[in-house]
Amino acid sequence: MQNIIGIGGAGSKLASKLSSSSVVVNVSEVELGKVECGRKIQAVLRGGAGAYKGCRMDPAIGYEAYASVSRELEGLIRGALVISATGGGTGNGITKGIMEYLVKRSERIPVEEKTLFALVLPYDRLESAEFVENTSMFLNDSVAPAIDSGNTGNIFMFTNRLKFENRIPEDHFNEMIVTSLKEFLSIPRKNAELKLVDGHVDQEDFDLFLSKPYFNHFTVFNYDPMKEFGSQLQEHSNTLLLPAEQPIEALFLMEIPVGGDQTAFYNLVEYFNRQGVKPIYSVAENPEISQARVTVAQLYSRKPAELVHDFNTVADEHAQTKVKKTINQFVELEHLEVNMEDEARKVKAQGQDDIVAMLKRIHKI
Ligand SMILES: Nc1nc2c(ncn2[C@@H]2O[C@H](COP(=O)(O)OP(=O)(O)OP(=O)(O)O)[C@@H](O)[C@H]2O)c(=O)[nH]1
Ligand SMILES: [Mg+2]
Repeated sequence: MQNIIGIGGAGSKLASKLSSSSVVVNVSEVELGKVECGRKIQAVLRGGAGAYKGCRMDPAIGYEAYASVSRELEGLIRGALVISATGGGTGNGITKGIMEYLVKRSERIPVEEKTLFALVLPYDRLESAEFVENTSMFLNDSVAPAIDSGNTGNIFMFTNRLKFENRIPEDHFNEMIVTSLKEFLSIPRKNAELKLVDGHVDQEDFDLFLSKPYFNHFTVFNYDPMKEFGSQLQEHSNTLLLPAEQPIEALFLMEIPVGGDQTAFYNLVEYFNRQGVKPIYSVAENPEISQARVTVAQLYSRKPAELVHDFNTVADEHAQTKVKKTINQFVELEHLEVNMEDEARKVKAQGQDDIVAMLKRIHKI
């Protein structure tokens, strides 16, 4: 991978953790000043540099700022990994500009020039309505056409769900995302360094896999050859990413202890074959481990409608909660005193017929 490009607040923090030579892009001079990286690019708006401290969660402002950096970014994104959050204004708006540029490219983009994306999605249950609405729009208007165009590489869909559910400090959570990405991206290096005992995934195979325009769900876990692989894969799904759908393609690296069972990988090949997928794989001896370990990546595609469904539902709920809050603020409901004895007397006075009719209606008699 040639460049790591972080856009907006979250994107910049993650990119600089992933590589000290990363490029970070932001409208906010203050946020640019806080990160250590290889290069900083400030996107500006019509008002000029310094006029905006950020995009105030408004993707339209980020999108406008894209114009000021489009030339530079269009060169840098070739063969790069772009990292941004979808909830705010800067990451969302500038990444939208990049994706539109890719969709418009009519020539076939070579494998080594494909752009990968790592997107950080808000946790819909607890994050603000603006973040969720911006994300929903972004998935619909930018991600879906980008995937359809076939002009992107893999897209990693990270989610802040675990961060909020487990109350993980932000910096620690970012470390978790970066560690897991590094582990996945180290597959070709491990192939070059470790003793291969079966299969072969070299840098070219890996790059080809990354260049495909699908969502990538990868995970790493200790593999028990005595247990069914499918249930282990499910149990050890990467909770930092959205769950995988039915795979279209798969890749795995199985690391085994020195002298360990070299044939356990056939279980994985058979599992994926049952899913209609022929995986590419390699098996390598790792002298530092005492139990088999697998790094598995599945590529899947999702219809745009399915992808945004959750977000739209939640966005609606957010809107309703907002309305309720407004009503509560301005309308005071009278407290009603209900005397149950009086109510019961009223029902009795209405007579038996009503009760029979009601029971009939609900098919009790
Ligand atoms: N995992 C993670 N999420 C973050 C971090 N910072 C912000 N977020 C999330 O990212 C979304 C907001 O995106 P930001 O990157 O802060 O926004 P931005 O792209 O800089 O846009 P503006 O601030 O509106 O200009 C929300 O869902 C936040 O919860 C971070 O360091 N780590
Ligand atoms: Mg910001």
